[in-house]
Amino acid sequence: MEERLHQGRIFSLLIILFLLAWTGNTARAIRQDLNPGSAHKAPPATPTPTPGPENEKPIVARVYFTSREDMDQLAAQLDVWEVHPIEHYLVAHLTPQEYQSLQKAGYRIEVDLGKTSLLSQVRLLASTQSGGIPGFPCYRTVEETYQAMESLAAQYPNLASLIQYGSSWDQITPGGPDGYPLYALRLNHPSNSGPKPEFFLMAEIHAREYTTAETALRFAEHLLKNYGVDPDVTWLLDQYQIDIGPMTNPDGRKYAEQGEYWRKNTDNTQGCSDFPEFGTDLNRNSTFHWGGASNGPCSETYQGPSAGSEPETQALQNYIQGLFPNRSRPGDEVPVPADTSGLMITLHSYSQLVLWPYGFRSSPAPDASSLAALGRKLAFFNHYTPEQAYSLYAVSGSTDDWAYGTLGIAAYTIEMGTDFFESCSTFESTVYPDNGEALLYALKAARRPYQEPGGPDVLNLRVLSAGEGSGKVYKLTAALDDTRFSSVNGSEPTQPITAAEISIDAPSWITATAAITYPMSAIDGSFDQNIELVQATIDAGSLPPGRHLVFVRGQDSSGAWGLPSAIFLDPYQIYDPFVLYR
Ligand code: 0X9
Ligand code: ZN
Repeated sequence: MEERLHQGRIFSLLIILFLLAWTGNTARAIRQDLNPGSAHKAPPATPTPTPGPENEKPIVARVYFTSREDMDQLAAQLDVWEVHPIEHYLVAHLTPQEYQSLQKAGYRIEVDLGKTSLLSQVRLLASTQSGGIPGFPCYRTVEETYQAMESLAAQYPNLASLIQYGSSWDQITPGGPDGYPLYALRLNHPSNSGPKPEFFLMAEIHAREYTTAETALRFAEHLLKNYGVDPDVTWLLDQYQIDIGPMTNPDGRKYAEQGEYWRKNTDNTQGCSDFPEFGTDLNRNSTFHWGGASNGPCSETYQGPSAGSEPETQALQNYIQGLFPNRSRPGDEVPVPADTSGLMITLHSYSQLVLWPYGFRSSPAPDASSLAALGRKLAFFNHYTPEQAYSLYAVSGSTDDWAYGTLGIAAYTIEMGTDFFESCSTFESTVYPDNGEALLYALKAARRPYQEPGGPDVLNLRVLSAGEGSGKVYKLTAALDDTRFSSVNGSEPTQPITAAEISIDAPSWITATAAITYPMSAIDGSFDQNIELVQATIDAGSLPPGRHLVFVRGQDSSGAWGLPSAIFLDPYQIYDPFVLYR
């Protein structure tokens, strides 16, 4: 009898292990599934035990939809984690009530046992862990992030300052947790006082998206550590203003750090006070086309009682409004002027996507083709799928739609990685490096995000010593490459390179310092290819003493000048722009 029980237990264990392995595989298939035309097939239908009405705990499950409209309606109400359009299901976190009403409505639902088991996993601080989220030492907590931001401002007083742009819901609401100030770091060298292109990077508006805040903070650290070391980082900090808000929803993040899959803020006065279901989804609460998401205050996509009702939304919108030139247009169909400056990115997770507005409707934004060009460029770096936000599912009241729709800002969402609580090993090996390089490109693109990403990238810069002239003579070579776009979901036209030029000590558009440009020549004798090697000889005899930066940029046959890259004019320098680790 005991023997049979024992065998029975081993058998059940084997089934559970099999199911866990199977659900693990589905996570890796997300990216393929999101790519229309992908040959990926669903794993063979495996019968999964379905909880009965007695189930009282939340689950994560596949919910099969019948049409795009059906999918949009589900996404407006449910906590959707993944969308698999080809296989017609989404993966959602369901409360017992949601599960029951979907079942009643006739939906096919398959429980994801692996993901469901993670919901209640208790995570402890490893004895070796001295900081970070329990079980995830690579992700700094709210307090550690704020501490790091303060230290950066103290360590780099000429380059960084800490800005409080608002207060969290808990901070302004009596009773309950203390809440937090809302902080951003501003990076900006005072050397050039003219109006500067703005780059705004924000993260963690959804509390549980661990990778996002750490990425934003590390990006700030990377820039500060490399001022004067990395040529591009140096001039970008001189010429641009960079604002970074790594924790835009700190109250919610505190719950997420305790292992809750917390998404919203912690406002519990809108008709839902049940833990862990209260709160307003801050990515449904912005004031542009607000009102298409859930009005159930316990729903994970609760849009709030009114547009911009939440203090985090108000503070963020006011802050962003103060950073960028206002390019408001009547209605939703008027494009912004092509030379509009400024770029913002809101980091989310997960699903490996680069998204651009609009998300609230299917028809493309008036600037869709330029938004797509930069989106495909960013996707070249992080290897994600580029698409209009609506392609994922319809979303109203999102930050990026508001920023683009109201102010004309080129605004992107990057859905990072493959999990909310991404393992530290995946974060370190892939998620951070891939996205860090995309962010370096995005930062550079902030001056003319609607124009310059179409032009060629400047890569592989080399300075050689070419002997003595009136002073030192240097030979500079580089590769101009017009082809670096993701061609998933369409493609970006590429053209032959037609010209290249250098300027010394300032990018060519800085007329205040009278940047003089000099033409470069094609090494093979003619400008006629989409990837062209170029060169110039520089006699440093005429330059003032000291260290010099040389800027290179190229033009393609569409007339587009691309983004410049710079290199220090010292002998035997080698520089590969957009590489995060050197
Ligand atoms: O649903 C969301 O808010 C985003 N996905 S997440 O898993 N991070 O919650 C997607 C938003 C897509 N739409 C826009 N960016 N407009
Ligand atoms: Zn999110």
